[in-house]
Amino acid sequence: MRAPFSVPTLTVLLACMLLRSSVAEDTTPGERPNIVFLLADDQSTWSMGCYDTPGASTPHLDQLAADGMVFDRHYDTTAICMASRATIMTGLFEYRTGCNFEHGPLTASRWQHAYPVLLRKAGYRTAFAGKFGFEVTPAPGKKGQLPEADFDVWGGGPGQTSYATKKNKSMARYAAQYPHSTRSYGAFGADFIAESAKSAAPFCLSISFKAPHHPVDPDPMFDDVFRDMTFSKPGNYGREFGEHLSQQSRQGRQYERFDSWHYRDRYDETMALYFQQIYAIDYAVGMIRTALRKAGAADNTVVIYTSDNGFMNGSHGYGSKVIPYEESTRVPLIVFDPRHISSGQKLRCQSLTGNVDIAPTILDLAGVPQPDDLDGQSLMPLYDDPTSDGHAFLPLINAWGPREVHSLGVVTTDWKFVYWPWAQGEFTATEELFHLTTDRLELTNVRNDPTQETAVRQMQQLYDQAVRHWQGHAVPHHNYTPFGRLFDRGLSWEQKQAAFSKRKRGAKK
Ligand SMILES: [Ca+2]
Repeated sequence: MRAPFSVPTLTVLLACMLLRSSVAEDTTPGERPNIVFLLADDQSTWSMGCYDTPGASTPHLDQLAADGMVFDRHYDTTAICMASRATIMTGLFEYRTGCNFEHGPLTASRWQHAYPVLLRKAGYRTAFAGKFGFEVTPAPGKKGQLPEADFDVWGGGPGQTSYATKKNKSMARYAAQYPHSTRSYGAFGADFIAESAKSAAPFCLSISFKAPHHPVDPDPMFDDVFRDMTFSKPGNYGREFGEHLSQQSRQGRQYERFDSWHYRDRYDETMALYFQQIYAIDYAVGMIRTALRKAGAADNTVVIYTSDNGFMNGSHGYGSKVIPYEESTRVPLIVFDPRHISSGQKLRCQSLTGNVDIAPTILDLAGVPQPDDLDGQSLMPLYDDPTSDGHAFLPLINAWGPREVHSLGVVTTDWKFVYWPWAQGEFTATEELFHLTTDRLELTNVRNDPTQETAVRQMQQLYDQAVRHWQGHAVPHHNYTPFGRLFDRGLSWEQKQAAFSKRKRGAKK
């Protein structure tokens, strides 16, 4: 939620001003940084050396982490591809982009305020490659399309794209040398960087890798990296650590994928393939950083790395994503600004950040004025001082998939509260509360613990505030208004249901 960074003391304020001035001294006055934004698809923090994952191998990303800053409480406010990508590009929560599978594409008016459009208007040379993940429509109800014409160089594709480079039309020129798409994006990035370095204009490169999204199809070049390895399991792995979680959370495909995606019976093999796909991304990140050095652009290029959602990987006995638990919503985030005094100190940030913050950060770095009323805020004050405050709280949204699984949560640095409204038949509306400070694995729901009454009340208040924001700010189209009632704890099940049936009878989707 929008909660301005608080600056507790004058000392901290002065320190930040000094840090900022140190940035200015290191760069040519008026010179704007280049920006490289790299996005994985379905990558959990349980996949990287810099997030302490036993057996994973991510040397280039670990180096990026050591060079820059790692964010340890970074959340995707919707943990599914399409919605998260629209949020990342606009800095708005899902109910304000109006964009998700089953709801609809992003409207052109919103897209005009997305960071790639604003940076290009400000003189940046822009490129996109990979899975774009959503379309742009002139108006609700009209057909959408990919905004290819809004980039100087385009290597993007529709839908899920393909792991076979030759099947990705805009990337086909790389197919002979890089038959697997993950490395082809590294090559695309390297070419764009080399070309852009000849230009006086700064550049903004955005790459959205398909990996490690299903279907599992890793690059055979890395078949030996994790072959026959065995991996430690996280402390909340397996069904026995999911029995305390809501009945609603077990109704979606996440539940059966514990079996069908082989977390139960072939854990090591499954994780080896997952890590292999991420290893290929890591390799591509290495290609891109090498290209920055070769082009002489490394000292003035900010690199940001994150994922559109996490992945359960067997935690609590689930596979896949969407649900509001840590492995699905909390994701990797690395920011590296080579011009900054905080770089190279292996700093980590424990403040609360979200995917809504990516666009405001990029706009801030580029010196581009921000659109009014964004839900996110620049991460750069945290890069100045990682101990300063981030968001007071963020929503965790699921308005997709089976209705039983629709949920809204709020997370702070210390707590997570989740509301599951579905109350049909044998179900009753359910609340969950986790003390993340002491229980990052979410092994205990303390919602009904009498010693936690204060925390319950405080988190309910934040939750209700998030619902009011939804009710006051949701786009009028694409069926987001009824969810403002569905998530309202104060309404009966019948009142919630009426919001949906009313739309079904009269309003356009
Ligand atoms: Ca995804």
